[in-house]
Amino acid sequence: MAVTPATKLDARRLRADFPVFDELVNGKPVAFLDSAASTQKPRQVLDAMREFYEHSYANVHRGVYTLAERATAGYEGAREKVRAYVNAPSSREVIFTRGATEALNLVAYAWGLDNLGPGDVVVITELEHHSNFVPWQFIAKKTGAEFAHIPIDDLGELQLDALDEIATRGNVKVVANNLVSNTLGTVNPVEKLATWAHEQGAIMVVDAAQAAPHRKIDVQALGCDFLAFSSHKLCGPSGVGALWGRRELLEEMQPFNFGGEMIRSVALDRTSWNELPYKFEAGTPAIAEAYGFGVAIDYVSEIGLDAIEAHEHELVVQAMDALAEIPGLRIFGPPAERRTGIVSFELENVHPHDVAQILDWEGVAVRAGHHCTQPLMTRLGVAATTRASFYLYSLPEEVDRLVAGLLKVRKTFA
Ligand code: 7TS
Repeated sequence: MAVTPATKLDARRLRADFPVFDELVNGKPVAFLDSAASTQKPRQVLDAMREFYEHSYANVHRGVYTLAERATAGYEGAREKVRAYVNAPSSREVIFTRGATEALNLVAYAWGLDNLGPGDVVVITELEHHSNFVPWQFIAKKTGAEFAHIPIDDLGELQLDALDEIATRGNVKVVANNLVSNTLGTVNPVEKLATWAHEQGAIMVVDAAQAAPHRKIDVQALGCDFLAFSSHKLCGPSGVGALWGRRELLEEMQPFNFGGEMIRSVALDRTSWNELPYKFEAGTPAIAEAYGFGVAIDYVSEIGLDAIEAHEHELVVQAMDALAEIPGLRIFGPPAERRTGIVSFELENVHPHDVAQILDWEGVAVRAGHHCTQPLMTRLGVAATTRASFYLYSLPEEVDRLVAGLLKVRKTFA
């Protein structure tokens, strides 16, 4: 029987969907290699949002008039798209937030404040983004819980043999980990961690900000309890993201923000909360943005996450092979097989900001800095790295331009 090859995406064709690629920067078409920070937006999303504002806009859930009903249908339709995208059991478990950061803060505050205390242990990793590090560090301090980290090895992979020792420090109550590292691209063993967390009686919180746009996510298969991601890294608008949480946990938690929409009734002496998910959505939400998030989910789903993952893998292999040939260049992180389309590196004797500046003159956009992972920078023994990251619209010749640009940087600083 013939094996059907996985559908390949045609990045060149897809680029026609993105108006930004008509733009010249410093007289050159931009090689946008910073999609891990935020992705560019296709016309499908931009047009849908404009149309929504023009024909279906009003505040949600409040009105009985037609426009409010249309707006509510658009907003709640997007919630169902998020649910399906991560295979959550119920759309009541999907909360719209401002992004992954707010989603993770919501869990740390609303779950952590009431469930952590002295003798408990919060476990994060050495390669967390500050969004999944600092809220837990803060709440652990506030509640008297211990804050422990899973270290990484020299390839940037989690050392799971540290778990036994961590378990001796107290009652492990939370394990919070990213599925994909934003700095190294490492794909982390979240299923294993979730199993371990549950053996300890802990909850598993997954930061999927760098995973959800690039690979299939199934919260039930991962076995986690919470999962957070942002729209803007997935071809959608900024200002919106999602938190999925297990219903029993969300039901038990107190609200995070207070105000309109999240209440059932308010009196002078007491207030009761609305049902899920509204209990966690105080105030007017990012209505058109949530709608656009749903359209972005349709857009990437239609291309296919398997095709996106395969495309990024080809680019990261090409990039890592070519970068390895540049003298004085050191790549951080695991081999291409165990990472997504992200490469962080340093060039001997050149500060990453200088690297990024010279690359910009060549029309190559990369990120330089600590990438909101300062504990990881400390572990790697650097203050900053240069990072290139790819998405469905990235092209092999953009990798070539990166390499050519880096050779120029080397010459400039020789
Ligand atoms: N978690 C990870 C793993 C991330 O990469 C980011 C953003 C966040 C959380 C926060 O997401 P936000 O949408 O709430 O900001 N990462 C990056 C980055 O790598 N460069 O800029 C933003």
